[in-house]
Amino acid sequence: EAVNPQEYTAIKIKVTEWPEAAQKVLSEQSFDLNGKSVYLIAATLRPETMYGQTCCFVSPKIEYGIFDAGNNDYYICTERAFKNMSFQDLTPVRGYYQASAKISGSVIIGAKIKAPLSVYPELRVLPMETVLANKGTGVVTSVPSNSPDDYITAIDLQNKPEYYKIEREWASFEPVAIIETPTYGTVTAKTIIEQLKVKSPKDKDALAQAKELAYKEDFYQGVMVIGKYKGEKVEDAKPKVKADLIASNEAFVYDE
Ligand code: A2H
Repeated sequence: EAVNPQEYTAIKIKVTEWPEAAQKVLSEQSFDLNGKSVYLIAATLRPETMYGQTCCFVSPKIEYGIFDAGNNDYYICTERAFKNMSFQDLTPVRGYYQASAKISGSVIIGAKIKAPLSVYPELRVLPMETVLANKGTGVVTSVPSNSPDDYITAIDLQNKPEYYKIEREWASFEPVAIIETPTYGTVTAKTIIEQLKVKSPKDKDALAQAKELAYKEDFYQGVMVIGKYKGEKVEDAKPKVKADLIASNEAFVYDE
């Protein structure tokens, strides 16, 4: 665990259509989807990039919970994350974190989702093997234009859809231009991945370097080229986009 607290923006990504396998698993646990809004909760450090979401990643190896968040809202995340939320007054009952149902990431893959601010109205849940169970919520929203991890994972999914048991089209949404920087143009992550010749999501050292370069350039040199804060510096736009998402009940602050 990190010594310094990390503040995340938790993005509420609504599940709009469940795969048959998931429906079966939920009905076996007598979890009735009727009248409920179920959200994948993705922890991000880059709320200003949410216009460019192209899918939501879960780990096929993680067991997630579906937790009652009050007002007929249910959250999909790790138990660890919901427990933390319950002590941050983000849930109905402080310290209560019993799941209403449990579901493996592997059966959520292929679900249709609606991600706030994304230029794409309908996206899919896809697998990412490098998602860590002990960080954030265990759910990662994909922004391939600005996240080197997300970009290289999307390429891998497009190259091996059979292996991942997905449809290639689910992983084929184009990166969206969100931020322009002097060094990398409008698709920071793609440019850096190509310059550093990163070939695989398992290329740990090169990816760590790519992440560092992308984060610094976007934050200190970037200008928004999309959305309500188009033309503003990323430094200025970031807290504003975050505040807007929170005000519209599409996100909340989650600390760990
Ligand atoms: B970021 P930190 Cl555009 N396992 O969001 C692996 N990665 C995780 C995770 C987990 N359990 N939980 C969150 N993350 C990712 C956007 C983004 C992110 C962009 C660019 C860089 C970037 C879209 N994905 O992160 O270790 C999430 O991806 C660069 C590190 O707490 C989250 O922000 O510093 C970030 O890692 C949190 O990483």
